[in-house]
Amino acid sequence: MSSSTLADQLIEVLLEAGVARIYGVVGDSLNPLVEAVRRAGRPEWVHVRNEEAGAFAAAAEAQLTGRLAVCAGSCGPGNNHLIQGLYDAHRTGAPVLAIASHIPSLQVGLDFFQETHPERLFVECSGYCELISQAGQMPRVARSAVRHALARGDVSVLAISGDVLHRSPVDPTGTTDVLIAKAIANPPTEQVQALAERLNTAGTVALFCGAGVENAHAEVMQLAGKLGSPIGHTLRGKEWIQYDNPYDVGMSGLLGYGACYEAIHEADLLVLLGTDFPYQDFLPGRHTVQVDHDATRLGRRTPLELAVHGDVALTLRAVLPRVQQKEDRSFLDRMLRKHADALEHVVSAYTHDIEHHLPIHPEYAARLLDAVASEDAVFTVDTGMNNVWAARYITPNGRRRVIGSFRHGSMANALPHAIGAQLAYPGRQVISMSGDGGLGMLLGELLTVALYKLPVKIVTFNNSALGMVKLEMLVDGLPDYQTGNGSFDYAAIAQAAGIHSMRVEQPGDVKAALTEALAHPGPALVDLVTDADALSIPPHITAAQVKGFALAAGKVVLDGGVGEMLELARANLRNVPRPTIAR
Ligand SMILES: Cc1ncc(C[n+]2csc(CCOP(=O)(O)OP(=O)(O)O)c2C)c(N)n1
Ligand SMILES: [Mg+2]
Repeated sequence: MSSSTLADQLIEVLLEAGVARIYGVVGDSLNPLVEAVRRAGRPEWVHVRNEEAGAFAAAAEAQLTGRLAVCAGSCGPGNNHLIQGLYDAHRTGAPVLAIASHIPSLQVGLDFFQETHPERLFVECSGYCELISQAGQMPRVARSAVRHALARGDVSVLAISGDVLHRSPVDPTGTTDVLIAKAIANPPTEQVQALAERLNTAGTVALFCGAGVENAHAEVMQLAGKLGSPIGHTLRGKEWIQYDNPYDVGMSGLLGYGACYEAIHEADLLVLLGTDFPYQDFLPGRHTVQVDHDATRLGRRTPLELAVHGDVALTLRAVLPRVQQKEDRSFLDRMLRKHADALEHVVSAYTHDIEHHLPIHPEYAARLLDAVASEDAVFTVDTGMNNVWAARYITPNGRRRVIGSFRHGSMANALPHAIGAQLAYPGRQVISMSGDGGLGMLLGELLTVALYKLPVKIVTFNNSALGMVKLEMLVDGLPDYQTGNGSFDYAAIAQAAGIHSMRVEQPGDVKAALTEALAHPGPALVDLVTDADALSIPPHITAAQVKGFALAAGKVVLDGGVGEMLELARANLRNVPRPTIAR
């Protein structure tokens, strides 16, 4: 291929790196790149409605496939929209390249129309952020951006003015081998030995797993079997470790459930495996060892007795032959009983006898969604209460994927994540678990789904509220304020865009509606009218938080909101775990 512009060269570099599509909105400074895509006939240009959604879609594609995904924004405002999704990709470790086109190069520094400084703007949400201002920088700087994104699992940003994209190349594009497989961190032998000794001398051991246990399921099970260890997990670790796991004691954190908290606090030794779990209040702060492939994470959340730098699977494979079998399973059995008991009284309480509960109980709906979804579905989960419903009800099996903005915590991620997931896996069932607040925030992306006839299934948990914030205010002792979203019929909105849609108000209709939507060959939306007072109380609320709960109740009652608070109390009675208050 002979490249007549730097834009052509950039496209050639992207094609060489296996890039299948670019998510973006065309315009002004970006047009030379768009023209290069048109001439080459690839990669596919995906016309999103908001560049933020383009960056989220690229983030989902990259984290699901492990391959480079690309988004683009035109100068100034088009660039700015990318930021949220790029933060999400950056913090998730997704290899994403953003092409940020820039104002005319001769105008930089003169407060020109749409002027920003992309090479400064994107520094915080990327690992590589460079300006191409000379034809001779190509193709090397473009390749460097690709390499940084793939090698570090991070965002790269290339800022380039439209007039520079239009220039003639001075160097040929050529070809080069593109990084496909990365080396895996092998732990030093001394650390493996020290870990084995620590495991052997400890009385009881608990394992706490994060996303770094991907590819280490068998090794973690073997270790737990030898040590008689309960296994807890984080939100991101759940999809890799909770299935086929006879040692499972649930999840810790604000959205947690089960006996994970007890297990990791009561064990003589806590082993953190591939987790950067950020909430130190949920960790014991003592008797802890940590294994992570990224040495910068070791000890940053909690003091360590031993820091092991290594990939989790490789480290466990090395340590397992040196670990002695522990015969006493009583700690494990006690924790498993506690876990079952907690589930019985917390999670199950919601899903029994609520077929008639109005408005629809979200946990009931989430359980049905779990039951009817396919075995290899990709769930994308909005930030908000959907995180809780997905964490508690979507059953992992090693083939399903559950992704969300779990590290960055941005709203409105689920639908654009679903767009990226569906384009990456056209034949797979992709389900967006959307909040009504989240869907409303990037509502325009319904049009992207409709335009491309993407068979994404959107399930809206429509509680007409910023439900998660309602809960926060309650726990903080604040009266509920400005959390109402208004009641809107998202099925009617989607229907108007040509999306097969259903609005469901009766709990008895949920299963049939979900089943029908999932079977529909094209895009479909199910708008579930759910209970805004179905709040989730974490299994370890502090005494102060309970006081806050009472205080909020008092304030709302005094403000005349008795009815609402009564409903809230009734809904929560079924959810307050029995061994409730952490001292
Ligand atoms: C972009 C952004 N704005 C605000 C927040 C704070 N926030 C977190 S969850 C949430 C409410 C989400 O509401 P909705 O999508 O309706 O979900 P629900 O919790 O009601 O299920 C808000 C406002 C955020 N995380 N991200
Ligand atoms: Mg809501």
